[in-house]
Amino acid sequence: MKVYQTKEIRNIAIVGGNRVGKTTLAEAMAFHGNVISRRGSVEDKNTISDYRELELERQQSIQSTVMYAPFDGIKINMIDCPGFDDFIGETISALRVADSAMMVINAQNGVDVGAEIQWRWTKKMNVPVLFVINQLDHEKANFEDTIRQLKQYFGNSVLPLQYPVNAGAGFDSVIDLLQMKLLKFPANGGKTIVEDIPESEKDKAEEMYNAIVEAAAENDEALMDKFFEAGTLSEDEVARGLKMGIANRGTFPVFCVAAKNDQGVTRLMELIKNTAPAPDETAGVKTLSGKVLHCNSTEPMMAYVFKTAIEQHLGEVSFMKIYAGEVVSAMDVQNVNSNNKERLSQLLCIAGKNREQVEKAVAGDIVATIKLKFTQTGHTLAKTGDDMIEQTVYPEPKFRTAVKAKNNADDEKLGAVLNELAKTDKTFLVEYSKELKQIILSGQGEQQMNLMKWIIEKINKIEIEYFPPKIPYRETITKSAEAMYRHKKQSGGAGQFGEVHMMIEAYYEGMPNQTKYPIRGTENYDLPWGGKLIYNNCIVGGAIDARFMPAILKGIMEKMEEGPLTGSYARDIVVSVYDGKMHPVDSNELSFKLAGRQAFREAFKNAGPKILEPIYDVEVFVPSDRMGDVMTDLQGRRGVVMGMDSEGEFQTIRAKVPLAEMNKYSTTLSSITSGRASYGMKFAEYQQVPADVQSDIIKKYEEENKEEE
Ligand SMILES: Nc1nc2c(ncn2[C@@H]2O[C@H](COP(=O)(O)OP(=O)(O)OP(=O)(O)O)[C@@H](O)[C@H]2O)c(=O)[nH]1
Ligand SMILES: [Mg+2]
Repeated sequence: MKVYQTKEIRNIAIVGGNRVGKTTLAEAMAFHGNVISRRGSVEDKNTISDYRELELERQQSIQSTVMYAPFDGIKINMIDCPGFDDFIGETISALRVADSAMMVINAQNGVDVGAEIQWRWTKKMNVPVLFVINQLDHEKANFEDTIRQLKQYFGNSVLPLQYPVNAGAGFDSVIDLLQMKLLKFPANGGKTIVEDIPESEKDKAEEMYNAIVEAAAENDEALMDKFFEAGTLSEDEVARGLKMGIANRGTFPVFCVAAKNDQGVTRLMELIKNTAPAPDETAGVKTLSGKVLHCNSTEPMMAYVFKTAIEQHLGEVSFMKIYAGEVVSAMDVQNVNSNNKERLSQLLCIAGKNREQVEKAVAGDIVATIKLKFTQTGHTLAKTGDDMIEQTVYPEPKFRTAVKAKNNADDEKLGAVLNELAKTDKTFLVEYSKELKQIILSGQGEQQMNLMKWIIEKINKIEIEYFPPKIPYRETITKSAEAMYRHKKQSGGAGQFGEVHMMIEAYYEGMPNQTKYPIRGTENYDLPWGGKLIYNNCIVGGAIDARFMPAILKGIMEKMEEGPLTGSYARDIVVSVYDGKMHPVDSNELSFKLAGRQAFREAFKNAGPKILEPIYDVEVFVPSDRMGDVMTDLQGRRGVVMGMDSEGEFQTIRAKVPLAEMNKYSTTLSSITSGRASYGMKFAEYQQVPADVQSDIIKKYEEENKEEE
């Protein structure tokens, strides 16, 4: 393969909702790039993009596939992303290195929730967007309505550069506004026929062309002046203005295809060549030192690893985008994040299951390498220096499950496998919770967890089981109480003696630092599990030596780590030790620790103890017509709706919902909205649980503990 220069590269993330035809379109583009000699289909399970066993089984993309298609002197690098919301992490990784996103819209359904969600990511990550309206051959295809929706959702900068004249069954022709010609696309790969625009379409085409000229002029002052003077722009000027507008998200062009029949695909590739930004024409990427890299091939080499995958026969493959300089095979580089040397033993251009070895690639290009030892997704590889490229930020997890190996003997192996998987999917988090004594997996949804299960069972051969994770409850008190405890033991040898009197009160933020007893010393602790412990020394007349105070605190902490109600962490408590007794010989630290622990336990029980539960801020993004159902469901989950915003035909509902009620929310939400909604959640605070819920939790805890005894 020739070495493509920066200007000859287009990096495109193919995004969009579920089953709109992304993989089918990528297949057709790869075919025209001669990467494959025959076009496969999703139904026939022979596309180069959906080749993983599970993808074949489900006829759905699950991971992103990096591909390329040489075309008319340029190399189009494509990343075919899964449409399903659970795999949004793959899309985000792709958007991070794409110089534009090609958002595929199904002409039959218009803008779907997937498009909406992904649009928001393109906006957040400042990635230009090209819209491709696909499935124009579908009998229910409606181009006008799709354009209306695109404008409604994404604004008036949506700009058709083509429109179909016979959308629906038998579709084969578009008016191409940049060429001002009618293009006829014979189904299944026939050569495009170029004709004059028929009389009946002339006015419409003229009007739409003028809109393009105006949009082109708007993106550049010089062009604007020229436009005002002359009333129009030359073809080159239109192209230049358009390209600028697209690169800075001022214009969002719309193209037309029917990917399954290979109609309009080569023209689309031409338009990508002519209008999509090259790697050095976008805003660039920031490094930690504040430098912005614009894909300059003469600077010292720097590359960003955006994806790590385990591929058959290759093992771990690292995909990187070169942001500066060039890479050659067998080059030694530095992994700046892990501070290790790595050798790029082989460079590969990968198109799904097709792989081609290359000797060299320059800034802007995407290549893969294998057998890196210390490199993970998000790392920077550089020739020199210690500057690194900013890491991609992924969304907060919104789905959690506990996991265990069916066979205890596999526990250790499972831990290692989970950690490896977490390296390949940055939205998949693995944590062993000491508190809950469970391995907790969290991520974007149930489908993602099913994928992990599939990999672990089929590839790693470990049978596993998912089960509902415990809720990290907290315990606290609601009123003050006092207690004393005398620890005394005299069974031969040295005795033990310690007596502690304490008062405990509920802590709240901004409370005055005083109690019934004069405070002689105070310690303020931020507990590792959240909340506070204030420890006051109110001892008068040396009733307890200062040297025993830390031991008493230790006893209190031990009990706080295993709250008296349900064994959960206790928090937000002020403890004032105000009296006690010592024995001249038998008092020691252990005695005071035990006395402190028991006194605290007693006091806690009498201080109106309450269970606190984690509350999450939940944001549901839902079409307006399904809002009522979603609200009712949230209320059934003890949720409190905090507000709503509307965006186009979607509403964002903001609510506070207890984590305990969010189990399998994604599945319910999907079923009550027919998959048209999405949501996110983030820990907000701890709140007291209602009395009936509290007694249920305590009862359950006591039953479980009885079983264990
Ligand atoms: N009629 C028609 N069907 C199409 C067209 N493009 C794709 N399809 C069909 O739509 C379905 C989904 O196609 P895919 O290419 O898998 O869609 P996708 O967007 O990659 O799907 P996910 O990655 O799973 O989100 C398949 O059955 C395709 O054959 C088209 O232009 N016309
Ligand atoms: Mg797909």
